[in-house]
Amino acid sequence: MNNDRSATVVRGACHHDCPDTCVWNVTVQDGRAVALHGNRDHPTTAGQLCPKVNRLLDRVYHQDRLTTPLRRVGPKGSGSFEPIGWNDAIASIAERLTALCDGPGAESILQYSFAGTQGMVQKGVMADRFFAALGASDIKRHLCGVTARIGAAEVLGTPMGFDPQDIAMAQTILLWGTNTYLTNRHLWPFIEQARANGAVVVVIDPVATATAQKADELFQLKPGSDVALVLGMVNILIAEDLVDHDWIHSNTTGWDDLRSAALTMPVERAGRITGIDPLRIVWLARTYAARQPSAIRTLVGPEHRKQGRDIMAAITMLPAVVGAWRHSGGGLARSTSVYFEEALNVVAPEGPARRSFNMARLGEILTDKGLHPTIQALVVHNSNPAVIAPDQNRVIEGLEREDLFTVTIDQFLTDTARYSDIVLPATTQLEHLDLADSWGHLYLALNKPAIEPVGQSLPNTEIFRRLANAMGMDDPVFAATDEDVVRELLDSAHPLMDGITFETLERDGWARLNIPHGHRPYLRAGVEDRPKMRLRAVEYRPGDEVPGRGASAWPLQLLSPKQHTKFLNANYGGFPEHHPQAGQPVVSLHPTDAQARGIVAGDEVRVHNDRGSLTLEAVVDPALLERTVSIPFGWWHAATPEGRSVNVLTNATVPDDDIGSAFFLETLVEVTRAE
Ligand SMILES: Nc1nc2c(c(=O)[nH]1)N[C@H]1C(S)=C(S)[C@@H](COP(=O)(O)OP(=O)(O)OC[C@H]3O[C@@H](n4cnc5c(=O)[nH]c(N)nc54)[C@H](O)[C@@H]3O)O[C@H]1N2
Ligand SMILES: Nc1nc2c(c(=O)[nH]1)N[C@H]1C(S)=C(S)[C@@H](COP(=O)(O)OP(=O)(O)OC[C@H]3O[C@@H](n4cnc5c(=O)[nH]c(N)nc54)[C@H](O)[C@@H]3O)O[C@H]1N2
Ligand code: SF4
Ligand SMILES: [Mo]
Repeated sequence: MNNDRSATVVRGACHHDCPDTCVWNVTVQDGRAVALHGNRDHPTTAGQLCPKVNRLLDRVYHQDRLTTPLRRVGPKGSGSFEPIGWNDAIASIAERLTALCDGPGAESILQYSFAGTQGMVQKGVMADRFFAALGASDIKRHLCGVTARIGAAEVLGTPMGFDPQDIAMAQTILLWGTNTYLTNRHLWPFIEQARANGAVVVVIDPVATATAQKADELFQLKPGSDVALVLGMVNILIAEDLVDHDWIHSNTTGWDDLRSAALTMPVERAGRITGIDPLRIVWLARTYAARQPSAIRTLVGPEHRKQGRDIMAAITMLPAVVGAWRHSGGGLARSTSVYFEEALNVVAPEGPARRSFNMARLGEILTDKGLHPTIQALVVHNSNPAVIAPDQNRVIEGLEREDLFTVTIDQFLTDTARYSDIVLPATTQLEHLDLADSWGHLYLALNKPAIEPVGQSLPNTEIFRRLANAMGMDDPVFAATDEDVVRELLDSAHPLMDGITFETLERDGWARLNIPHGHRPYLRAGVEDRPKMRLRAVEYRPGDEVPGRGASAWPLQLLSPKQHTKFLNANYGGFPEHHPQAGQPVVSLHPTDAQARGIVAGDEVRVHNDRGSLTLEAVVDPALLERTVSIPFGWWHAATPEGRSVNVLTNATVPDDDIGSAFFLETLVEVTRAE
């Protein structure tokens, strides 16, 4: 019997906020998705998805999937809702937003959204048009990557790195503050390819991560001490004349300033600050300069710090010092977003000038009575701020406000949705059209809907179209279909897009931007159109909340990393089938810190600071440095007795200019045995 007779295969692309943007094949039978596999021909997916997305169909058809709009009937946070119809839901939201526009003004409305889907259409095209037309308060989507980007662009003139796939050509690979094996797993085979050709792989991270365990060398530096390591390396490069004078002369400015800063950082001093044996710093500098092509790979690890920009700038200067950009597979490989920004036709929505807030400050914004006007309505989509935003108690204090009208659009009743007045059911990537760019490689992909929407769920775009219509917005931009939006994005004369059209994407599923393998993006820096690279002095500065400074009552530094293979940010923390074996979040401590507090593995402990407290089971882990503790990110509130997760402890401070990520990692805590 041929079971496949009625089956069709539909190609799509993963929507998650993950650098890999995998391409998949969905098998559909009688209208139901019955199988999902990584596409074998897609150059980075190569037939493999990942442990979380292998189970995506369970998520699509999950019993907890939201299938109708809901209206709150119990206290905020209680999770008591009644189903309502779409017309009723849209009319009540439109009525409330209209009243706010007529009363305190449109800026009393705030949209909150991030990268729940990073598809270019569903991420926010219609929502951005809607809120711009309304004149609502705008959101700076800066939780991830913006600080790293600014740090790199300060040096390079653009945030552009080399194609990460070309790391296969490198001989020295520094994985600098990135947990590749977990967070960017489809890059790993290219690293292994380099290794097979003799490359040495070095991890620079305060934690002996899964990636560190796979690497040749781990430089387990003290958190936030990267600038001292970079300067120590440059100091050796100068002393041993391993500097590429020609490259520096032709392609950079500011070398004298960097040089002077490096001369203040002999390796002994760098060793004291970083906690790394000075002889190993010498080895690292020599290897980096001599075994070229040398590649630095980084994503966002070190950016979530007060000195984040400087750290990212310091790392970005290293390739110029040794002329690594001369070689294919040499230089810095970071987010590839900028290639797609250049290539595609991304049009900013039109509307009046309006105030804008950094999304990390949500707790402060919702509880600030001094704002003019104060925030009276919050519309959340593609995000779960009750879990992902720092200073969680303050966020919850805001979400609990009876006078705040909150709408959440999601696929599940998330911790944020529970505090909402109206909850709207969103489609998943299997149910809507999208165009997928990537921040980890150079392939663009078309995601075709494979099945009809589950229940009454709707794409984000359609929800904002209906809202716009209900509020009398008749601009033709709201009439555009999802396919119109994709075609508009592709409507670009940029040479990177030559030969790539909606039709070719439909036929092939994906396309590589027109960039040759082995591309050297700065080969002619300073000679032709690009400005010279700007080298400058950097100075190691300890963060505000570090031991020995600031609050001595909280002597331990808290890390809150992505750690579980079946989590993707906050997407799966509420699903027991995605939990690690322990079944709950734990706090890991170094043996010395545990012993000093009379804590043994398995004890129930309280992790606390002036922002909040969590009761967790202790794990004693020598992979951490002393005075560093770690709690995994992504768990939902139900996982702890307090009904909170790790961001209850984290620091929501952002740079003074409100641009860039929060200082999540500038967080001090104390751990005590629970009584
Ligand atoms: N302590 C700590 N905090 C962190 C981090 C950390 O490492 N530690 N990491 C930070 C980083 S790097 C990031 S990127 C942020 C992530 O923050 P977010 O982008 O907010 O998190 P996600 O969990 O990826 O996605 C949020 C929601 O989007 C929903 N969603 C998915 N697809 C769709 C869709 O098509 N439509 C709608 N309406 N909803 C959809 C999902 O169901 C999910 O509930 O968190 C930050 N917060
Ligand atoms: N499985 C899985 N994959 C994911 C995600 C997920 O939740 N789960 N999330 C996705 C998202 S949104 C993002 S942004 C990426 C993030 O991808 P990465 O940037 O690779 O991951 P992070 O865990 O944010 O940080 C990387 C490392 O930085 C280290 N670090 C912390 N402070 C410092 C420091 O001061 N110096 C140095 N050198 N290192 C430091 C941390 O210990 C951590 O191991 O991952 C994506 N991929
Ligand atoms: S989450 Fe990342 S690794 Fe997993 S399928 Fe999606 S893009 Fe690929
Ligand atoms: Mo992120």
